[in-house]
Amino acid sequence: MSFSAEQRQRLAPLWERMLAHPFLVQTCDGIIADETFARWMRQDYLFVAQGVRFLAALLARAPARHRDPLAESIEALRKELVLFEEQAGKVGVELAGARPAFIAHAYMQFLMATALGAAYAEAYTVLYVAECAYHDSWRVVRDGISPNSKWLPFVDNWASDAFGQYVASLESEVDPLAADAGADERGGMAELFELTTYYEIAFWEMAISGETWPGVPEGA
Ligand code: MP5
Repeated sequence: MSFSAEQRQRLAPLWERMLAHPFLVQTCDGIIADETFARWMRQDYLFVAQGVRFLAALLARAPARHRDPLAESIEALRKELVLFEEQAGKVGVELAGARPAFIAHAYMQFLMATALGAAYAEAYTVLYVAECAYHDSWRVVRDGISPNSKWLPFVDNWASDAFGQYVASLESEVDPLAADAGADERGGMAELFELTTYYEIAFWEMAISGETWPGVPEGA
């Protein structure tokens, strides 16, 4: 069994938990509060901006065959930032000046720590899992959302077939990386697969709960 299939099987209950998160269910059902969705927008805008730096750090260490694909991923993220800006303008959400909440901050630090400090195959695993998580999560939303939802441009961005192909291309690289890795590194990849999934769940949870920093009420 491939590494990715093995991890998906091992972590199936956790992955299902992510896909059943109230943020996704409420968005799908059209009952998510505007402020909750806006909170996710502001935090994810910061996350995607950090994603550019994460990919750049990964690119600097990438084998030659990964350089063009990673450069294209950076370009895609830059377009995604424009999507956030355009949609925020349409729905009256202010993105400028947003500060990272605790979970977003931790996840962004985790991205950079793995890109700069972990083995390349481990950092690539984080990229694969984060992209795969978003594709699967937003596909769940797409399967039931009203075509009139104002959040549709976000749903379509990650649920699209084109994004699915991107995730498949990452998968087709992460599996050979795992096959070539020694036991320790492969263990590290499995651990980071799990940790990234936890971060994904925590990110949805942050948007729903509204928690900014533990022990500090918003605005304090
Ligand atoms: C992604 C994201 C997908 N935007 N936010 C989180 C919390 N996880 C994953 O990454 P990308 O780079 O926007 O496709």
